[in-house]
Amino acid sequence: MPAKHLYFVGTAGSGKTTLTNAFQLWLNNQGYQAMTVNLDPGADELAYAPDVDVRDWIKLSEVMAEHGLGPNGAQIAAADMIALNVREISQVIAGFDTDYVLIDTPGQIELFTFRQSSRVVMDELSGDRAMLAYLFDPSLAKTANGYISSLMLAATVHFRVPVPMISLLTKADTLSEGDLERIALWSKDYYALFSALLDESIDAQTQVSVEFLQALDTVGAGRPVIPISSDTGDGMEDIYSAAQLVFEGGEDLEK
Ligand SMILES: Nc1nc2c(ncn2[C@@H]2O[C@H](COP(=O)(O)OP(=O)(O)OP(=O)(O)O)[C@@H](O)[C@H]2O)c(=O)[nH]1
Ligand SMILES: [Mg+2]
Repeated sequence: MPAKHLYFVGTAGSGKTTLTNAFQLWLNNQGYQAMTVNLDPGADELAYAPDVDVRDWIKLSEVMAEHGLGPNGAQIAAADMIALNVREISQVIAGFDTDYVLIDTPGQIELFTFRQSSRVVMDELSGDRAMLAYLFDPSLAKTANGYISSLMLAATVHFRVPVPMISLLTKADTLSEGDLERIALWSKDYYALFSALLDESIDAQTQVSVEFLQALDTVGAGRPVIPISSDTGDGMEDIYSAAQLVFEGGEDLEK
């Protein structure tokens, strides 16, 4: 069976790198084979050693020095350079015998979402075996306004990258029971979210948010948001179940 490719995508600091590592450990502990890929040429110190590291081909610091670019310009140049090297990277990944390929994407979400090069990279690396895991950062998703902003961002990413997507609420260990219950309710019930938004404030900004919310509801962008914690391991099994549902219609992998 071809490997399943899971891309972790989210705003800077949302927990992509930590989750890539934690989910690999969880899968391995369950007896599944999983490998990790770092797609961030600007990653400094990673807390774990990825099996395949794009920095072996392209390093942000070197692109900056060689081309006299600042960090943002260098990120764009590096993204294009990765696309030029993607066939070779793909061959290295294909050399691994694995069930899951877990892909950690750059901190700058707009690079992954808006650059054509990332489509080229995804197509070459994953073909039709790609799936996104969009990470909701609790520091944003805790308020109704922030939750709606996260939904809009997730919908934008999904609009640009039309492959199956699941939504994860990271760092659930930092949230109270009340926060978790409220967010779970919002993810299922737009009226509850609407009413929480009105409780927070009624101003022009709220009007805009409500209109966006209704549009999101209309296009069906809402989906359950799975709370997870890389620190405690909570929710890892739910990520697995959701991914298996997308890839295999819910069939468990043969251990
Ligand atoms: N409490 C808690 N902290 C977490 C968890 N996951 C990540 N963090 C912390 O959140 C911070 C950011 O985590 P990263 O994994 O580096 O996030 P990232 O999305 O890869 O960040 P960039 O690549 O810089 O965009 C770090 O300080 C992590 O230790 C979690 O499940 N619980
Ligand atoms: Mg990271």
